[in-house]
Parts: sequence; structure tokens; C-alpha cells
Amino acid sequence: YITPIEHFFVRTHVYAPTVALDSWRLQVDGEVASPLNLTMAELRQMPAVEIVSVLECAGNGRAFFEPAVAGIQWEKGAIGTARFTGARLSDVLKKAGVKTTGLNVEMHAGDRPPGTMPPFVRQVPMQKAMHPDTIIAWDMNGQAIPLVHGAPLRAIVPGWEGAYSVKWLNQLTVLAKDTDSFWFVTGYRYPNRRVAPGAAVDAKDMEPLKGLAVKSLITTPAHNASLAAGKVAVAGFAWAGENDVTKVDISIDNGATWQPAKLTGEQARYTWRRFEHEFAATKAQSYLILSRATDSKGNMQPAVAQWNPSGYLWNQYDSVRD
Ligand SMILES: Nc1nc2c(c(=O)[nH]1)N[C@H]1C(S)=C(S)[C@@H](COP(=O)(O)O)O[C@H]1N2
Ligand SMILES: [Mo]
Repeated sequence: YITPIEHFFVRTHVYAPTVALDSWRLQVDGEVASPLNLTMAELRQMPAVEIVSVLECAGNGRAFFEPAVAGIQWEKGAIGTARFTGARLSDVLKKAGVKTTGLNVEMHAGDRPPGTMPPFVRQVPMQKAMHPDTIIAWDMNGQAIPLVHGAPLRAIVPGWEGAYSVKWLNQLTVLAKDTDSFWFVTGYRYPNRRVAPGAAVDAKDMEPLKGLAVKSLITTPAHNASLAAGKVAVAGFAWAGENDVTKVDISIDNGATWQPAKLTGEQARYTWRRFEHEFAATKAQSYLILSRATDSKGNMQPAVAQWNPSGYLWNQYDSVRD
């Protein structure tokens, strides 16, 4: 349920910077009454909260889009669930006396690329920034966040695509407008309507990504496994960003009929839910096992993922062939 750190995906645009753990500071400025320059010790004095959250890269599954799109060709692995500990972003903003003119919180990081490549600067809208579950974390799965995952400090914006969770966080600037960062103006955008695969989309029709899409992943049996005749156990995980998973269905007849899987464990917000199912493999044949999740808003994982120019939010039915 909790992804061990050694199996947790790493997505870093350029490089993991060298960090001076002892002298790390979080600067808070912009639309605030009293700008701050917090040490790690000062941050740790604030009330600590624990959030268990899925972290999924918006590009997870990009490799499956046709026509192919540029970017890391992730298949199924750019997802994990971890337990993060840190201070509430809202507590930090309140301490700085955030003004009512503040609309977005711009997040800056320690990885500053050389030359003309734009730095990884993101923004989170004020409502999500002030949400009690949005945190600035220093621990991951009960240990100090490893360097590649953003030591010593990263944002966790639960339920939203992974790029909101800025690693090596060292500055928050409260803005009365939108950031002019490349990674907001151009990057991490999705068409506001369905587009034909391969179509060019006008910049004015692109909107910032936010929440993750409803999705499931079959983890048992493995793809291409040889199964013994008899009962076959199917299991996996399903998640839906800020929404809860209400149902997972399994099909073993190419989607003609579906059987509800059993959801086990509790649904905690932002995390994945485990599902289990069993079917009788009575015939010696190839089986295609499909999974399809539904969330609390009625969104259902589609048979065909919606193509988009950057290959984000792939969430087609999961499948394993055995
Ligand atoms: N500073 C910084 N933060 C970053 C990134 C980055 O390149 N630089 N990558 C983002 C992306 S695209 C994702 S999906 C997540 C991945 O977090 P992980 O490497 O801990 O899995 O971090 C985000 N935070
Ligand atoms: Mo990402």
C-alpha cells in the first residue's frame, strides 16, 4: 500500500541540486505583511501533519498514446503512494500575514538549470494552497526525504498531478496574478475540449492541469504470466485524485461483461484503494484481464484515453494478458 522509497519513481527535469541541509531556508515573500526566511528548525516548530497521498506524474502512461508524443515514455511506473510529514502550507502563509490580494502561491526550487532553460517554477491557486492537507514536507515514509525526492523540503499538493509537488522548495512568492513561469504558461496544459489524436491545439484552448484522473492498475497477476488452471486471483490499486474510488470492475471477455471487484481496506482521501477479484480459468486459453475504476463524481475510466499534445493523464482501462 505504501510504496517503499527504493521502488518510488523519480522524475527530475534537469538535475538534483546539491543541498546544504543545515543552512536550508524557505523564503516567503510577495503579497504578505511580513516576509519570512524560515530555517528548518523554525519550520519543525510548526504543528506537523501527516498526509498519505498518491504522487503520479501527469505523463504516466504517455508511451501508450498514438500518435506518439514527445517526453519521457512512461508506461505504468510513474506513480507511488507515500506517507509525508510536514507543516501546513496554510500555517506558513498565515505566519507571513498573507494578504487578501494573494491569488496564487508561486513555488521556487533549488534546481536552477543553466543557460536559457526555464527554471522549475510552479504555482498553486490560493484555495488549494490554504487547504489543510496541502503541506511542506520534510519526511517521506518516516525518514528524511531523500535527495532525489526533494530534500530537505518539498511541497505536497495532494490529489493534483505530480508537478505541483515542487522538490527542493526554497521560496514561496504570493502573487496577485498568474505566474509568468514557462511551466505554467506553456507546460502542464491540457485542451479544454476533446481533440483528434495528433491535432495541433491553439494555446488559448489549453488549460492548466490540476487533479489526477480516475485510474486503476492491475498488479496481480503479472503481464505475460502462465497461470495454473482453476481460480485466478486478480488484485491492484485504483485512485482518483481528490475524489474517492467507488467501484472497480473487472472483465475477462474483452469488455463485453464486467464483474465488480471487492474494494478492501479503507478509502482515505488522496490515496489509492486496493481491489481484489477472483475468476475461474476453466479453459486453456489466453486471458486478457481488464480493470476499470469509477469515482465519487461518477467519472469512469474510459476504454480509450483522450489524446492530448503533451501526453498527459493517460487513464485507459488497465490490462494484463496471460
Ligand atoms: N524542483 C523540482 N520539483 C519537481 C520536479 C523537478 O524537476 N524539479 N519534478 C516534478 C515532477 S514532473 C513530478 S512528477 C514530481 C516527481 O516526484 P518524485 O521524483 O519524488 O517522484 O516532482 C515534481 N517536482
Ligand atoms: Mo511529472
